[in-house]
Amino acid sequence: MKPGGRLRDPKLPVYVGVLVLAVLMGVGIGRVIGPVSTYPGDPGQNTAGQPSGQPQGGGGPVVAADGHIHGATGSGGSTGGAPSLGGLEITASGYTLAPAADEYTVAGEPQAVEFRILRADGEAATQFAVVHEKPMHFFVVRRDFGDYQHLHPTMSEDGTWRVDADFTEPGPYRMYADFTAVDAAGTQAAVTLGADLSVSGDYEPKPLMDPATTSTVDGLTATMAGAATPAVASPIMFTVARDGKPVELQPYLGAFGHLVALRDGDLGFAHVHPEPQLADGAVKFWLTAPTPGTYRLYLDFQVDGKVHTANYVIVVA
Ligand SMILES: [Cu+2]
Repeated sequence: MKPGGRLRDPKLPVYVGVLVLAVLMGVGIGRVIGPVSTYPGDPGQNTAGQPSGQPQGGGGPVVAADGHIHGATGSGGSTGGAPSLGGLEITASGYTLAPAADEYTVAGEPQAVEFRILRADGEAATQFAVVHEKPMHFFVVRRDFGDYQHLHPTMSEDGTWRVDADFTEPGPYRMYADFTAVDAAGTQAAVTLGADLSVSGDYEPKPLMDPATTSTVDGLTATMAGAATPAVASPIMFTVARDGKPVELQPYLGAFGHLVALRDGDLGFAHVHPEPQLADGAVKFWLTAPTPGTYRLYLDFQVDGKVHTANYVIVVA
């Protein structure tokens, strides 16, 4: 399965008026729900997506059963309070993102990106929980949102993660490692770490596209609906149609959709998963924005065995 798509020059912007990225309060923020397996050594991983909460094949991992969010580095307690976004720090919760390189060139072909996740003692972490069928979710985003890649690296025994990224345009980028590490005592820490990288060459930043409620990709139109207020758990739904007719969403990596929200200005990151079941054919997320502002949304979804990425801009006010 090809990982969630990459985007350039999005054609159709999206708007949601008072929509606010909200987090479902008290639901699994920064935690993994249910039993998980560690990686490597887990034979249960495969690319056959199943809805969240369904056991994976071969007695493998069971993924989070509820919609939940990655990237919130704040407390996952039930005390309320909007969480902060993740990915703004290179070190958090005792783990450090250590990229092998932070400068790349436009090479005309995919290039290996390597990194390690260091523990507090400086050694590379090697035990990770499988969350949504992958032990590591990795993203590279150009700072003007002109490029977005959602990738799934593989780890060698020494804890080095490696994945091919295709840098076709120069500019400043942000990388995100979204993972749940497991320490020697078995304690899990869900963390999103971020670091800068650059692709050398002449950079022409693109203006942020206008807000809108639809995004068309590969002939599929993904329509967003929802409204929210700050710091309130608020539903956001997506439906997908081709030529005006609804199409059936398929599970991809254990969920009917994967939503990444990035705050314009600092690229604060949240990775949100939906409710396990579709609601009248729509995939339903619960979101919170910690602050007003403009957010870029990327929705990975699967139709007819192929993964597509819709993208939106919302203004949270
Ligand atoms: Cu992923």
